[in-house]
Amino acid sequence: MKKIVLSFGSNIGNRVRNIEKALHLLKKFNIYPKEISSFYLTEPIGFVFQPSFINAVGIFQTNLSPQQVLKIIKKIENKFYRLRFFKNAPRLLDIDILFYNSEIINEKNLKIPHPQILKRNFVLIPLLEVASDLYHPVAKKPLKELVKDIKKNGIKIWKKGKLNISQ
Ligand code: PH2
Ligand code: MG
Ligand code: MG
Repeated sequence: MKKIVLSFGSNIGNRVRNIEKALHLLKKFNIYPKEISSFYLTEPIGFVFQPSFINAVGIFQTNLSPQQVLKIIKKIENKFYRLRFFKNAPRLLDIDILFYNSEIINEKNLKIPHPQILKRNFVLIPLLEVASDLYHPVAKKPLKELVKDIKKNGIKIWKKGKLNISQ
């Protein structure tokens, strides 16, 4: 089994429920949740005139390849009728692949580790909850070291609690 890290964001509808539904669907497609961070309420970054997000990060296990994982994520996002009128537009559900083991993948449609991780505190803060010992294979540094001075503005816990999922 490979260890993968996924991030979740939703800012329309029942945002917590959207993410919980996605976790359930991932499991059905053989991407098994192991540990899920607290859910955070975060101010929108980029296009700011849109509702606040709920963001979370989870650790999963799977035997699927990175491209297979991507395909399933797209399928799940489409189930939520993700409407992309423009870049960073509001969405029912956004799932990003942050890490796939410690592999570096540089394909046209898929970059792993996700290139924006270190710029986004709405990803880093939940990530630290579930993967504090993670080593970043591109930056070649432990995550903890990379995020020492991370700013916590615009982020607060919405639903506290790291969720441990045992089979
Ligand atoms: N996702 C974006 C753009 N801006 N802002 C927050 N707070 N959370 C997100 O998940 C997010 C965002 C594009 O994927
Ligand atoms: Mg995405
Ligand atoms: Mg995203």
